[in-house]
Parts: sequence; C-alpha cells; structure tokens
Amino acid sequence: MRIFSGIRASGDKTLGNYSGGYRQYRATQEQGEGVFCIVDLHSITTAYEPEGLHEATLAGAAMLFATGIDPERSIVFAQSHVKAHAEAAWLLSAVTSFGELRRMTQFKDKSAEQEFVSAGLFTYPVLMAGDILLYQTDIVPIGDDQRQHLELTRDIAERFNSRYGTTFTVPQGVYPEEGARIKNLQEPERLMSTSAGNPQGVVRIVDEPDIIRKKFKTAVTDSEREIRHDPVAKPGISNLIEIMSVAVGKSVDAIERRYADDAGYGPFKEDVGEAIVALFDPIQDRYRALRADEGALRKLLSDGAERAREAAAPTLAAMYERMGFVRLS
Ligand code: AQP
Repeated sequence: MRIFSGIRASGDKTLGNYSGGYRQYRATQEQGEGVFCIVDLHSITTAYEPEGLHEATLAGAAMLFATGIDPERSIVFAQSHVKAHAEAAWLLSAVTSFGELRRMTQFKDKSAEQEFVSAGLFTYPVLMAGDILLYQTDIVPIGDDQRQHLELTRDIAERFNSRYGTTFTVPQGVYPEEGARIKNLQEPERLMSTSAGNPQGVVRIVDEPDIIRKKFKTAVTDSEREIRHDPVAKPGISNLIEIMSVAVGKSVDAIERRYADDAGYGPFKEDVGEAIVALFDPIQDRYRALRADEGALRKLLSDGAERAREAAAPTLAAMYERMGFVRLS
C-alpha cells in the first residue's frame, strides 16, 4: 500500500499540524510504503520571504524525522527537488475546471486574507492532485481542512482515467477520528493555523514548555464557572478535550468521564498544557539534534529526492504518452 502526504514549508508547525499531519504520518508509515513531502512549491502561493522559505524547508524536513518518520522505511523529500510535480500539475490542469477551483473554500478563505492573490493560490489544488497521483497513492493521511482538495483530486484522477485510459490509483483520504480540526485556543471558532489567527492561541511544536503552559492556562473556555454539559455549544472546552485526547491517546468520552466531576476548568487546562509539554518534549530534543547537523539533513533530503524521482517517473511518462505528446527515446 502506498501512502502519500505533503506538508507546507511555512513557519513553525503547530499542534494542529501534529494532530492532522505528523501523528498520522507516523501511524500510517507502519501500513505500507510512505512518501512524505515538504511541499515547498505550495509555499510560494501566499506572501512569503525567500529566507523564510529556505529555513522552513529544512525545518519541515527535520520535523518529519523528529516526529517519527523513518528515512530507511519512508521516502522523505522536498517537492521542488522532483520536477515531476510541477509538470504533473500543468498536465492535470487540462482536466480541472475553472468552476471546480473557484468553489474551493480554502481559496476563498485565503484569498480574502491576501493583499495580492496569486494565480498559484487558485491552482494550488491541481499541484496537490499531482503530488498525490504521481505516486499511485492508496491513502492520504490529512486533516479535515484538506478534505475538499482530496475530493477534487479523486475527481481529477477519475476524469483523467476515463478520458485517457486508466493511469492513476484513485486515493482515499484518511482523517483522524479525533483531532482532525484543532482550533485556535483564543479563537475556538477558527482552525489553529501556522500563518493566521491570534498567535497566543497557536501552540507551536517548538514552543518552550513555559510558553505552552501559558497558552493553555489562558485558553478561552466559554464560561469559566460553568461545568460542561453540552460540549457542542462550548467550542473552547470541546477543543481542549479533543487536544487532551490527542495528547494521551484516549477517547474524548474517556477524557470527559475523567473530568466530569471537577468543579472548574482551571486544573483541566493545566493538565492539558502538561500533557502537550510531555508529548512535545522528546520531539523537540530530536528536532534540535537534527537541526544541528545541516549536512546530514541535506543528505537525507537528497537521498529522498532520488527515490521520489524514480517512483514518480513511470506515472509522469504514462501521462505524457496517453495525452498524445511526442516522446523522444
Ligand atoms: N488545525 C488543524 N487541525 C488538524 N489538522 C490540521 N492541519 C493543518 N491545520 C490543522 C493538517 O496539517 C497537515 C499539513 O498542513 P499544511 O502545512 O499543508 O497546511 P495547511 O493545511 O494550510 O495548514 P496550516 O498549518 O495552517 O498552514 P498555512 O498557515 O501555511 O496554510 C494537513 O494534513 C492539514 O490538514
């Protein structure tokens, strides 16, 4: 079984990325051949600084290894090192409609936040479809915010297959049962995001333990004195319950039962903070060690890119051939 997922090179990754991304990558790598990509070509679709992209790409690679991706077992690489991704995106744009792209909610949300809306932000889902389809991917572990893009990828694959002959495996999205949409601790109506939202409510995997504790201590919990009866109506507390469930690997029901008799949210918030500190502590240690040796990190990326180029080549060649391009031997 082939597993593929990509993660943007963009600033310090968050608890949301851990929950919907890294945590699932580590788990799914046990089920087959994992292909994990730092999607740096996606990073230039919104405002960015060149030095920031450079740093975020290396940081993105280190974080994949620090959270448990084994470079012997899985392929880890940066998207811009494998040219097939850019080529596949162009070819797939022939079977993607303007109307489909215009309906993407992430485009609507992100374009509203940009002063300059790039064409790349609009065609982002086509590049993402190419990322996935090039590897004959069976499953794609992702967070809920990527669901619509994954559905579009499936439509693109099916359309290509029926127009040019079966070329792609049609992939399935895999979403975590709990923690598929971690919210900002200060604004529990909005997703925790690397690049947007109140920074006090964004927990970064590399945050110092005391910073993490403070962010949880000051998390918004609807009404402090209220004892939770209806989590649906209380996005702040239900977000914290879900985060606790991700941190300790227990179900939301079990967490609710454990804290049902407690009289206030204060101690619960502290416990969640401690659980996240404990969860991130070994990851931070490994991350620091990986970042301290840039040569070794670059070597891992170089080996990963070579394996990815080999894995993607037959699919890209089949795409060109079936679409009618003249191929030179
Ligand atoms: N809040 C979240 N809860 C659960 N999963 C999440 N993911 C992102 N935010 C949450 C998942 O993390 C994986 C990698 O995401 P990405 O880096 O490709 O970018 P994104 O989805 O656009 O999210 P970010 O972190 O907010 O990045 P920016 O600000 O750069 O756009 C994906 O599987 C995603 O679902």
